[in-house]
Amino acid sequence: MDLDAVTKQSVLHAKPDGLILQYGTAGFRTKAEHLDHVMFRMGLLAVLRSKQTKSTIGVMVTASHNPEEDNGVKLVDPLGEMLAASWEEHATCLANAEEQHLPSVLVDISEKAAVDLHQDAFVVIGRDTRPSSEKLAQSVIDGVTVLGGQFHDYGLLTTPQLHYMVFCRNSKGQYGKATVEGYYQKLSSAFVELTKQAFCTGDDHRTLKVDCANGIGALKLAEMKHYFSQGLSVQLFNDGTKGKLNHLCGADFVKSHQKPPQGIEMKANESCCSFDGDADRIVYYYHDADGQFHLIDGDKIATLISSFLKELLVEIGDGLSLGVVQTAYANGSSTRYLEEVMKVPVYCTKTGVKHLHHKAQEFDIGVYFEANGHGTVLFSKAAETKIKQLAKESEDEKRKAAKMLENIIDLFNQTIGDAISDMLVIEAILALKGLTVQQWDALYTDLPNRQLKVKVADRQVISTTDAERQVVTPPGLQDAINDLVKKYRLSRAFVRPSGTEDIVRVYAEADSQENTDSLAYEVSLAVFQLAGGIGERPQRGF
Ligand code: 16G
Ligand code: MG
Repeated sequence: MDLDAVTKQSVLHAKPDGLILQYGTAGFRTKAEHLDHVMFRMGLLAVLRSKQTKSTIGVMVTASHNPEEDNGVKLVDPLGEMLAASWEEHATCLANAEEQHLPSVLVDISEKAAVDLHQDAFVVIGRDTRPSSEKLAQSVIDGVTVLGGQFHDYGLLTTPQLHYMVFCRNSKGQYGKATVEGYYQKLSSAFVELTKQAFCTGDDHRTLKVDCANGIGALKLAEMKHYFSQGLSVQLFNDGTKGKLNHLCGADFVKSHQKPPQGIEMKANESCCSFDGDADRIVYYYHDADGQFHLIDGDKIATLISSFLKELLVEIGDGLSLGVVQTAYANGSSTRYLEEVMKVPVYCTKTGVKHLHHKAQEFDIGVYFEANGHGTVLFSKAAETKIKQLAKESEDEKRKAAKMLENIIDLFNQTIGDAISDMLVIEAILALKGLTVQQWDALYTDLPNRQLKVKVADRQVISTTDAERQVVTPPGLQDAINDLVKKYRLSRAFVRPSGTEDIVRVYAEADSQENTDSLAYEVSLAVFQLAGGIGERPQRGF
């Protein structure tokens, strides 16, 4: 390591004094103007991680659904997964080191992680459409090059596309070709193959309106839609030509406000969906004939997908295990439906993709979705091998099911939730099952639910257990929540410190919206009183 060169370059990417940031669930995320030094240093760190793993590492510059003024950065590990937890700590140390300590922190990380500094390093970089992203990506490149790393800058990519590139490169092309074209071809041909059966039986051509949050999803979907246009035509809205990124649109807006985005024309019963700013989340929705808005969130997406997979698994009859992974935010009705009607085992993990992802890896086929629309399906190597074998060998009906599963394996981005890939899977299943979006929605009825935020002096005073469903500290808070929940029917509530904002999140559900809102308010008040609330007290009515 040429530490003198690092010191010299680092001056050009100086850290503002006293600024402390943390590598959280979504990497580093804050106002773009505070991130130049973080980007440079994540370039350095990616080189070390690449040397240590002897693999290509990814760096994605994005702040997902955050406002346009924000930005962020995440590292992508060799199999296209989120960065390992021990390296999140290294990332935090490196980002927060004062200028004069930077060389010693680099040496320290290299020693702790037993990095072989003689190894070559290769880093791939992607970025979203934020005005600040291009310059910040250049700072990453500066960090990579000063440590002698090689790199490929993919320029504009969705987050899942960058994860895909990393996995393709490290699997030596077995997972797919590490180009945007390769991504389009892999997914589109799996979609076309999977839906052949539905469309040759004369099903109408499918159309879908997509709100792209004025983000990167619009550019990529516009390029990709020609590849699958025989089966599905997508009409893009909020494509970034006019509106601001994530402003009054996008999956996060639709899910949290439970209303349609601006900038999309919805007719009664038309199927619509929204991506978030970096296209790793998707939610569906429609207006019924009475003008009422219906949201189809990640829970219902998981239900549609897992019921389809279960049918295929019964058909091939090979005893492959199927599990669904959710978080505490999953609507109680979805969990009940999955367990009691579909008889699928359901597991709950902490919020954050990496937790769901790891749990899903325990099954032959693991379906994971957060209610916010982030999710995918993972197939174990053994399941994939078995399915491919059956697709070649077995008798007719079995073979048909195995072939469909084979296409589904290719269609799901196995590295991370991917709005484009999920959209194609959903459209394929709806076409094959002949389901309308209303019929899908009618699988079960969501319990009314409400999310609120409470400001406290230090949100870390709240610690949780049982996948964030129970509070451990401060003392008394869980008892208070239990007493409040008892007042209502079909009720549930939990609180947790946010990993991305300086607030405490409150979730409540109950038998009616009115009761839900009361419960959410009362729990917020308990948090305010017992966990050091600051500013205005929570108010009844929102
Ligand atoms: C991040 C997570 C997302 C989670 C959200 C929770 C990743 C890639 N993203 O966006 O999964 O739902 O944080 O935010 O892990 P919160 O902690 O502020 O509620
Ligand atoms: Mg996102």
